[in-house]
Amino acid sequence: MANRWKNTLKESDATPESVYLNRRQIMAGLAGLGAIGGAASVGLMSGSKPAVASTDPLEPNTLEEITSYNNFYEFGTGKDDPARYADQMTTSPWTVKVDGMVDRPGDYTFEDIMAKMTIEERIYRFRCVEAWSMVIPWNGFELADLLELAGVQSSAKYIAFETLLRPEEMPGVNFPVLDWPYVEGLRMDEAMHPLTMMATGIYGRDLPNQNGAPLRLVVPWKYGFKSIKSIVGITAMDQEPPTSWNKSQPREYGFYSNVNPEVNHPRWSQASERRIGGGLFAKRVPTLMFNGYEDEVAGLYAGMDLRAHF
Ligand SMILES: Nc1nc2c(c(=O)[nH]1)N[C@H]1C(S)=C(S)[C@@H](COP(=O)(O)O)O[C@H]1N2
Ligand SMILES: [Mo]
Repeated sequence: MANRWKNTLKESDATPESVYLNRRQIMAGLAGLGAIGGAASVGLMSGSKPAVASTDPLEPNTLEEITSYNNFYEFGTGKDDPARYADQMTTSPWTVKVDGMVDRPGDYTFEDIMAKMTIEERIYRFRCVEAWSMVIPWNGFELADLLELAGVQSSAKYIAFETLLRPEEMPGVNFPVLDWPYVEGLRMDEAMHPLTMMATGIYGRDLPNQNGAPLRLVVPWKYGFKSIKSIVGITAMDQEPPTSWNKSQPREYGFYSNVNPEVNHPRWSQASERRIGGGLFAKRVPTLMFNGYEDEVAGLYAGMDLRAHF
């Protein structure tokens, strides 16, 4: 099922940032702008509309920006804490415990997973609930492929995720900012959606620790906190799993957390966002419904009141 949506574009091992950007510029120049940049890089199905509007050429942020301005509260709440402290996290060996409503539960090593998955390159918008954003060139695979590998059962309705909790390597978890470990969840149709990926790299390099090494979720139409980092547990279940920010502030953070410029956070507007980068020239841009992926995902929420299910 997931195979129908497979991207044709593949990234070989390591692509230096400059080469990568040049190639994108060449592609855009040859083929006439955003449409092709979008079709090739966002990697959506042929025959469907690219996810990128031509007014938004999705110029990726630099590796420096993506790896120096982070949220990873296990290492502290400052934006530069993850870059400073996440190197303390041991990411090898790494196993992901897959359990619950699956035919093949078990401890999957990172190497097992990588050997079975097809790594693709996807350039996605990334929108934090705090109203900043970036554009990130991820490498990774579709979550649906991993769930199929584990034999997810048709009666399962949700997927729960859990981050590593290792206090001796994570200075931030000594503070009760959240109820550790960090946990997140998706409804099954969200988890199986072809845009939903497990990222294992950025710019063709291994995922940096501060971005959630060795593998993290990326759900581009939802606020960034749904994209849980450094995953060690995946559970298929028939009930909606608890999620960290919802447990902490239920009035402010719902289970769905779809990017929606019309539903404000109780303490700030979600109508626009500050695009990180450009220093003094950092710009404020309008926030797009479902973060610009409305054509692909709005159908998942047909008939749902998005204010009630925020
Ligand atoms: N385990 C864990 N995952 C997490 C977070 C966190 O604090 N801990 N922060 C979330 C938030 S709020 C955002 S915006 C993104 C940030 O991802 P980035 O640093 O790769 O941009 O990670 C999300 N995943
Ligand atoms: Mo965030």
